[in-house]
Amino acid sequence: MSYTLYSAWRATAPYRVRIGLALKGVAFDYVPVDLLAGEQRGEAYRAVNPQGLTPALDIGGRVLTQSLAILEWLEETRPEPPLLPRDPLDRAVVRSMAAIIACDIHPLNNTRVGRALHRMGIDQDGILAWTQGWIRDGFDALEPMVERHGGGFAFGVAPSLADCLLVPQVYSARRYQVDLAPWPAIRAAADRAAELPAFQAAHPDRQPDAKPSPA
Ligand SMILES: N[C@@H](CCC(=O)N[C@@H](CS)C(=O)NCC(=O)O)C(=O)O
Repeated sequence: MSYTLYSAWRATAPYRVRIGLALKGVAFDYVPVDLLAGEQRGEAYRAVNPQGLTPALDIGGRVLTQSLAILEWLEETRPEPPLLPRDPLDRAVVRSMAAIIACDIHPLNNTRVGRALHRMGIDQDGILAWTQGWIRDGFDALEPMVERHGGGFAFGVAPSLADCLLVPQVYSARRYQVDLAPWPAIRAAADRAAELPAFQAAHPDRQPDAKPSPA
């Protein structure tokens, strides 16, 4: 079966899925979606994902959307290497770490939210402060969890679902000039994971639609 990932190089939700696919050793074709040009809202892409958001993963004609759902599907269909620990309580902790990023940071900082703020008259500095504020708020919650449960990675001694989300979110934090000094455990875990080949293959700069300098 062939897989096609609709992705955008710097966008964190597709980045999460690229990491998961790479960790599970799943090859895929890459279809870039130009978010700055608004391609995600066009008819052609909405025929793939009516929500008009990336990622979407075509698995032999069926399309999966929502990065967490895709990562959970990957985990259920390819249990090795595991993205979730065996113990149900530990699994809940990993999912909770992932949810802080996926539910409580990222949706507030999405491109369409930035556009909405802009339409309401908020200038670029205001939008940047908004973005940074929600990253800081989420990282404040995540840091003690990584401190407590991390063992080199966000949870334990191997990459998990939490790292699939953390590494892109740290990438985004750096992109938006958030100084990571207040969260040493987060920074160390993300930097450690980023060294692994699967994480490197998924890095924005390695994608076919990567631009040489920030747009
Ligand atoms: N909850 C969704 C979020 C998807 C999402 O917001 N994707 C962003 C890129 S990170 C996007 O396509 N944004 C386009 C836009 O806001 O217009 C997921 O986890 O897949």
